[in-house]
Formats: sequence, structure tokens, C-alpha cells
Amino acid sequence: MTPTITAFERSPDRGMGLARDTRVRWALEEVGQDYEVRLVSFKAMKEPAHLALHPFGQIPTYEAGDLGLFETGAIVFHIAERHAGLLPDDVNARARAITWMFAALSTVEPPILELANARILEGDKSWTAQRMPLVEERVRTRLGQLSRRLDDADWLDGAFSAGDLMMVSVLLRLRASGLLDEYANLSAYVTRGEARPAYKRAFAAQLAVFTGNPPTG
Ligand code: GTB
Repeated sequence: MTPTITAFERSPDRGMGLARDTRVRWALEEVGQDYEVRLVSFKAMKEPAHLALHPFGQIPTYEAGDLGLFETGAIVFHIAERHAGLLPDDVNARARAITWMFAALSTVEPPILELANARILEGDKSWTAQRMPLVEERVRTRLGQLSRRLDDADWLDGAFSAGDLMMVSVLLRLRASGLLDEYANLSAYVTRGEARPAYKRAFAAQLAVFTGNPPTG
């Protein structure tokens, strides 16, 4: 059964791949699962039909048969559990890969989102200039810790896994800030993720929504 995901009809990032449907597309591409996309407007996201699927009125969602999911962590985990390629077979290695998914979403992403909100949503507030160094420092703390753990490895725990997919997706949001460039190994880690053919296909597919040009080949 071909799953259907939802994505922004018009992403505010103009197809830079920062909206969270990209990570779901990436997971589907990694495991070779075809998918369909239903584009939703900001208005439609807050209407009953979409709220029945996503209680917080957001994208992405995932539907396959009777199953409807929201939250990228749950969606990517579901995909990774049902297909080979994103989670190791070894029980302990699998548990560690899942741990990295949670770490990406609940430990590394929050300060990155705080930074994005401080810049985009609160950038015009009088207190932003004072607050920004504190917010940036919280991001640097996590990046420093992650950088030390990754060290000179290609991926967080052996072979590429759903944990890396989620961590790279989370870190990508930092590119424009320049903070990622302060950690050469993390910057290279993100570039390594973006170089994966599956990521490139996912990126091209979400960009095509914005440009109106479907990817070829
Ligand atoms: N925790 C949820 C998950 O992981 O699935 C968060 C989902 C979420 O934040 N969805 C956003 C959304 O639907 C889109 S991805 N927002 C609309 C709303 O809440 O009303 C977040 C996002 C949006 C835009 C950019 N951008 O333009 O750069 C980047 C990321």
C-alpha cells in the first residue's frame, strides 16, 4: 500500500527543505518506499478534516490504510520498523539508533527551535539583542557535546541509521545561522547526510512543490 504524507502547499522556506516533511520523504526514499503527497494550505491545516489526522494542525502526517500518524519521530520510526535499511538488526544497536532519534528530537532540536523562534518570530522585540547570546550559547552547548561524541566517525553509531537521519535533519536548520560551521565534524556530518542519494531525491521532491517543476530522472 502506498502511503500518503502531507506537506505545505507553499513552504515558507521556499523549498529549502527545512519543513519537516523532508525528513519523512528522506526516510521513505532510504527504504525505497513510494509515497504520495497531499499538499495542504495553512488554512486547511486548521480545519476539522486535517485536525482529525493531526490534533495540532500541522504537517507532516502519514496515512496508510487505516493508520494515520503525526509527529515525524513516530512516522520515521514506523517506516524504519517496517522496512530494512534504517535500523540495525542487532537488538542493542537498534535500541541505540532509536536513542539517537529521541536525542535528536528531544535534546538537540529544542534549543535549535528556540534560536529559530528568537530570530524569526521575536527578532523585532526590544529584548532580542540581550537574549540572543543566551539562546546561541544553549545551541553551542549541545553542538559541542554532539561534536565530541561524533568525533571523527561518519555516523553516530556505526552504519547510517534513522538516528542519523533525524540528527542531520535537525542540524540542517542551523546552516543559515553559521553556528554549524564552528564544528567542522558536525558540518561534514550534515554534508554527508545531504550527499546521500535518498536525501537528494527527498530534497528535489519537496523543492519541486515550490518551483512547480517535478524532478526528472
Ligand atoms: N513535532 C512535530 C513533528 O516533528 O512532526 C512538529 C511539526 C511542525 O512543526 N510542523 C510545522 C507546521 O505544520 C511545519 S515544519 N507548522 C504550521 C503550524 O504549526 O501552524 C516546521 C517548519 C516550518 C517552516 C520552516 N521554514 O520555513 O524554514 C521550517 C520548519
